[in-house]
Amino acid sequence: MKNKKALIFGVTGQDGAYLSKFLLKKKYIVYGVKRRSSIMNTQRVDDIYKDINYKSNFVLLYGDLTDASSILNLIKKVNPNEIYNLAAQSHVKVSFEVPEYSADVNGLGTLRILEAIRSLNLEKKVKFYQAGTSEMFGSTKKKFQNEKTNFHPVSPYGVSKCFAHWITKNYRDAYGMYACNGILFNHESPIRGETFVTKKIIQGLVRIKQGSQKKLFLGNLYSKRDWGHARDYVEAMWKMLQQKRPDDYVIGTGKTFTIKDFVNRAAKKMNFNIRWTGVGIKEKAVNIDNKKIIIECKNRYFRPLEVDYLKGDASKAKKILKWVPKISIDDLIDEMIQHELEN
Ligand code: NAP
Ligand code: G4F
Repeated sequence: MKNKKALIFGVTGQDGAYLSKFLLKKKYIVYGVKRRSSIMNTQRVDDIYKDINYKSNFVLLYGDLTDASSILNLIKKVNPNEIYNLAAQSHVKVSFEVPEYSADVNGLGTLRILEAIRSLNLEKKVKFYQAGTSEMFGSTKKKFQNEKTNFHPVSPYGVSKCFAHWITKNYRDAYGMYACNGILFNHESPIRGETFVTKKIIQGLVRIKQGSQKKLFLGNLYSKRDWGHARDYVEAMWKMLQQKRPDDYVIGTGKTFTIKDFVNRAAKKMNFNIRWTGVGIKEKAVNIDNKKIIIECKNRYFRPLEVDYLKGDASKAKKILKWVPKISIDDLIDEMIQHELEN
């Protein structure tokens, strides 16, 4: 049987790297789309090239979601069985600073891929995965969020992802495309971007422990997130594209923690003895052993609007995809600390 071909937009990101390895193990030929940058942006997938089992089945091509012709040419050239759209301006806080760009890449970028599939008459041949997000639930008051929960996005990022979600559903319904929306809750890993809060916390605490950083500056300590591991979540993406019918699925762990909980768990694992004092922007953590302040809050890390509470109900994925998260928050933190110490 011929190897299946997957085209991944956003291959150089956290999920792109995990998904590439997952698909290569399943004997896919993986075509990854990277965008031009002035310094190398392929660090997360460089090890694939070095692995002799994978390198001949892993191809990197230039493209950009803001450039419709590049998308069309890539799809025409590769003629993939599956397309995964993981590319995005994925930082919520940054989306308030570059709203138009975020909308262009995340919203219109998705439409450009769908339109390219349609113009090439591949709508009955190619399967499409769209990387949706729990950020679309925004200010929801529901205790658990699932596929039936209404979207109330509260950031340009969340709004742009709602457009991508609905346009994907629209192309599925209007043109009979096999197109799925994954609605994924936060998922992390050792290769998470350094400005996302879990990576920032682990990296900061390890550096403080080693003496190369004095303090860690954070924003809102009281928002709650449902954190899983990227390795588990890319499997769910693939499973969505292996079903008889295309559909939308929530992927999460069903557990939620505050940012402060995450800090406390990580600090304990690193043998920090900390005490919190103060309230609001004045809240800080003191290292009891040497009386030094190691964590403070800064206004610049707060958002104009916040998603206060996220907790995913993935029972549909459990039932239909037979997907369950395997990696706990404690194992995730352990792996992130270990990676930080080794690097
Ligand atoms: P990430 O690490 O920020 O990766 C984003 C990828 O998109 C990178 O490869 C980036 O390229 C690429 N990209 C950005 N702008 C592009 C453009 N104009 N054209 C082509 N590629 C572009 O994000 P992630 O955490 O892997 O997340 C993957 C996807 O899932 C994203 O769409 C994100 O919004 C969504 N999502 C993530 C989570 C999560 O918790 N991680 C949860 C729900 C949904 P560079 O490497 O060059 O920057
Ligand atoms: O780690 P974060 O930046 O992730 P956020 O905003 O939840 O978005 C991530 O998850 C989404 C899924 O729901 C994805 F769609 C999205 O692409 C991205 O991967 O922030 C988590 C929480 C927020 O409430 C934020 O206000 O942590 C709070 N926080 C507190 N201090 C901080 C900081 N966030 C960041 N990035 N940096 C801080 O210093």
